[in-house]
Amino acid sequence: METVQEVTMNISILQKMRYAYKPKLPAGLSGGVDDIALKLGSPTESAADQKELREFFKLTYGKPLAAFGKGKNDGIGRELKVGVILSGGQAPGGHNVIAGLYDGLKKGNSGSLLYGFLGGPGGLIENKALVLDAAKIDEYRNTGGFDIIGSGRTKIESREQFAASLKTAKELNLNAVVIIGGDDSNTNAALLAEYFEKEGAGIQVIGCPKTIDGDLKNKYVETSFGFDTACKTYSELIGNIERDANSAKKYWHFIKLMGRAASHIALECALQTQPNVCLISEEVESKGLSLDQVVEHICASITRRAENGDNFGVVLIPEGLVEFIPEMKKLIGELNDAIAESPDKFAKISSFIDQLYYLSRHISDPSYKLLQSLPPDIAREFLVDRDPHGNVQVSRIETEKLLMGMVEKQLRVLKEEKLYKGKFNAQTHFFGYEGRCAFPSNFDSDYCYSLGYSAFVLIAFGLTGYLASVRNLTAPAAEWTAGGVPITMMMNLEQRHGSKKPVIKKALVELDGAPFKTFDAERDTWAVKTCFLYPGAIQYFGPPEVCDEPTKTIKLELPYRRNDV
Ligand code: FBP
Repeated sequence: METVQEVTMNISILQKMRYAYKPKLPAGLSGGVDDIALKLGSPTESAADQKELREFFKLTYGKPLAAFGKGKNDGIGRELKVGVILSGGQAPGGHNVIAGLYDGLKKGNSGSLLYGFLGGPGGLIENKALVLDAAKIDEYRNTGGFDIIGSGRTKIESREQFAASLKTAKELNLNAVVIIGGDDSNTNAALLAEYFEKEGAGIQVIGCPKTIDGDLKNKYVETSFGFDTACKTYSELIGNIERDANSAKKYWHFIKLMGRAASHIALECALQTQPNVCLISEEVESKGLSLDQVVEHICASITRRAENGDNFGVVLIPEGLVEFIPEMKKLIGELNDAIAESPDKFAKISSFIDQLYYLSRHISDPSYKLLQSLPPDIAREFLVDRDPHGNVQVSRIETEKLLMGMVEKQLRVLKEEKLYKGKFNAQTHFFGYEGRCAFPSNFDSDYCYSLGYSAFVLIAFGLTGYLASVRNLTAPAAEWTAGGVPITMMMNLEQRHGSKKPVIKKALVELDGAPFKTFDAERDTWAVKTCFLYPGAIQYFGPPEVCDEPTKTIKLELPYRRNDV
């Protein structure tokens, strides 16, 4: 029987149990640090724009792929001082990247030190850091969240910010900085690595692939961490809603899912839960569908199900959808330009009516008409501040409400035309923040710990401008392979804020890829019949087939991606 103190203790039983979980490492990393051999491949090229990027990254371009294996090294156990940054949106497993990095450093040399920069890249610029010791790390092992040091979205871009980052790194006598972030943050890591080299600072920079969105992936990065746990968390909730819908048989649920531009999360959740409709932004764009056509697509499922007496169902909507509907994309682009032209002036316009009046003179007629046709609450959401990387904050646009309202209107028309006889009652949901700080699944716990440990090994071998990479992720963890990918290898040039900038290529859903094709083969059946799947909650303790399974996306993609390498 628990004591009163135990019942009210300030950590949950699960948290206490997760502290004791020992993340699995690839066999190549599980021995002593002197038993790790480094194998370097041939020089590499960037994904595109090789000539320009070679010019841009004069000192760090074209490094070879790095692979770790069992073997001997000349001793990588020197004393190191490393600073770590959590950058951007939270993703389950961030604490384990830090734990893996810390354990590697200490295993290499007990005198090594790990600093955590507070509140994201801003902590490096402003020299706000704390020393992470064993007690602190132990408090966060295998837990969700980024609260150990906090995160932030500051972008290191101005000359002053680069100089301030170097000043901090020198003041703390750092050998290396590790940036845990998504595509934008790792682009920043590459720029910082180049800058430190140019300044002859001898300070290395290593990145780690983070984001629930799953859009930081390519031949060498099989998945970003956090995608696994976030999708499993959302799928549990969607499955619960599906079961509720199938029990009460009275609601259509419109569920928006996070993921920014890419629809990987929506697609993975659809594969896990088999909803009636799942919109895929990349497909909507490739077919050039208008907002009305998207609404018709949803109505087709609702009317056909109503014919069978099923006036309930589930629709999944990726949060970036509006940016992929050509007319909406044009509207957003024009709004971005109009607001960016005089941001201070626009910020001072307090009333929505006056904002509309201002915009009527700065955007095209069709875009203005479209903006006006939106419900005022939704139209307002298109005008909120952009994030520091210039992105529209799609998580703040209530697409699920917009679509639900438009579907309701269209169904009224269909009813008048005697083409629909059903009843339509709907509920809206947005799942995003619910999944970003969940306790990491075993997959994310192991993957993140291995990434952090790999970051240490890359540093210990003296490499810079690399992203830690752990691959072969559909095999048991002992068979995973670890190493590093030169960040420049994943880059191309893209138009950003009016000029071409080097960036890591964002991975969107590929319409000829196995996950989409699998979904495409089934969705017409799901649209009419009730084929819901109820995945249930993430399991942390139990047989590996229940606890360690990776996402369907990675299982479907990997055999094809391997042939590509
Ligand atoms: P990252 O790209 O930084 O990993 O962030 C992912 C994300 O969760 C997106 O899915 C979402 O659009 C965005 O962050 C929300 O940002 P914020 O936390 O600033 O509201």
